[in-house]
Amino acid sequence: MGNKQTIFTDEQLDAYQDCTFFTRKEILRLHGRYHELAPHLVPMDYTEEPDVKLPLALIVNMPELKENPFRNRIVESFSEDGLGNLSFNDFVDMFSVLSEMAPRELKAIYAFKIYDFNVDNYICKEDLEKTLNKLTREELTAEEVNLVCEKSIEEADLDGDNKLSFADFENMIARAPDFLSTFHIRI
Ligand SMILES: [Ca+2]
Ligand SMILES: [Ca+2]
Repeated sequence: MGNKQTIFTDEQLDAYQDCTFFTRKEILRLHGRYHELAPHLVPMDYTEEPDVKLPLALIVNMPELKENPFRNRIVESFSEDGLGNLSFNDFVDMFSVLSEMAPRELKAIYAFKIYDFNVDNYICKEDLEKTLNKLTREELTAEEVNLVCEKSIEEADLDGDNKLSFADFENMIARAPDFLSTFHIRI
């Protein structure tokens, strides 16, 4: 037992435990997953905080994300460099928010960000149409999508400006929890 390789210091593991919904053991397991994505790039020793990032293409191919219609946008929104590359910290943050332990309000913040395709801090009808098409894997007709979007906005739009602010969005997901279902991922 005693000569096990050191991956993180005790302080690092404590910090991860404080800032995420993972235990120390889970952090070590996540490091293993991150390492196996690119063994030649990711060192086993993280005590010196190596400056390593893995590209989006590697991350979105993980079995946990591969089938998720929002995989690219999820990874991009946790990428600190904004290019879709994830450091180990970004990687941990992402799976922490996606974990079943993360509170609904936290998931809602990221869901709003991910569904706001044109990044104007509102979810307008076009954003919602794209979202719905992805959520339903293009199984609805354009007309059906149009109808559902109009109805969802109408019901959730508290201030009547015909687009969803974050407060409106929270109102919408309270009625239609399916909008958060793609943000539960067990790793
Ligand atoms: Ca928008
Ligand atoms: Ca509104």
